[in-house]
This record gives sequence, C-alpha cells and structure tokens, in this order.
Amino acid sequence: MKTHSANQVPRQACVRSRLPAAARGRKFLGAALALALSALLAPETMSAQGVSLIARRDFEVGNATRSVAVGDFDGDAVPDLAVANSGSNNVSVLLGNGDGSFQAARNFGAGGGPRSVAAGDFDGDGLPDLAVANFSSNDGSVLINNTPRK
Ligand SMILES: [Ca+2]
Ligand SMILES: [Ca+2]
Repeated sequence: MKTHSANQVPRQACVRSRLPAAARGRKFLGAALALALSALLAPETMSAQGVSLIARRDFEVGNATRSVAVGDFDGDAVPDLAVANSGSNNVSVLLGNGDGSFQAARNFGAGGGPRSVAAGDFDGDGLPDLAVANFSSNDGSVLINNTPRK
C-alpha cells in the first residue's frame, strides 16, 4: 500500500479535485441512469443474489425522461412517482394504485430541460412537494403540492 506525505497528493485525487462539481454530478447521474435503464430494459424476470423482479411495466410520461422521485403526492398512503421530462419541459406525476401499477401521467410545467426531480415537504403541510433542477434554463423549479387531503 502506497502512502503519501501531507504535501504529496496522489495524482488521481488531483485529477478528481479539478473536475467542477457539476461535471462530477453529471458523471454520477449518467452512471445512475445507465444502471436504471439497464434494469428497465432487461427482459422478463431478473434474478441476482436473492433478488427477483417480474417483467417490467412501462408507463407513458413526457419526453426525454431524466430522473424519478417517489412520494405520496395525493396523501392516500400509496407511493406515487414524479418523473422529470427534459424534452417536454415538465414533470409527470403518476399516482400509484397500490398494486404496482400507476394511473395515467398528469403533467406539470417546469423550467427548461428538467434533469432531476426530488420530493420533500417544503411548506410543512404534510404533503410532499417537488423540486426540479432545470439544465437548459439554469434554474430550479419548486412545485408546491396543493392536492386536497383525502
Ligand atoms: Ca399516493
Ligand atoms: Ca408540502
């Protein structure tokens, strides 16, 4: 094992530190998307080390999907999905039916080229809201959830 003194930083560490945070984020996002897509595109049942998945179900959303977040957006205790659609500048929300299926997407506008979406209760009302990172418009969008409580 190589050791380095305090002023001898390994070359690999120097290279990594020169990458802007955005570039490191893009590399991570790209790897995560590749992993997710490989799982989505694999046919039939997948099994690996004690994990088994049945054949995939596909649900229509917007164009050029980039990321997905899970939250109970309608407050019925069933997980729902929010998908960032980079090509259609919106976010699709798919309400869960509780059996692994989802209702048709409802689309909500975001900024330009949304690449990432995250769920969190930003106004403290108990319902998850959405935060979207918009690549093309260089900004973020917050979509406050105002769904009537069930
Ligand atoms: Ca729900
Ligand atoms: Ca909220």
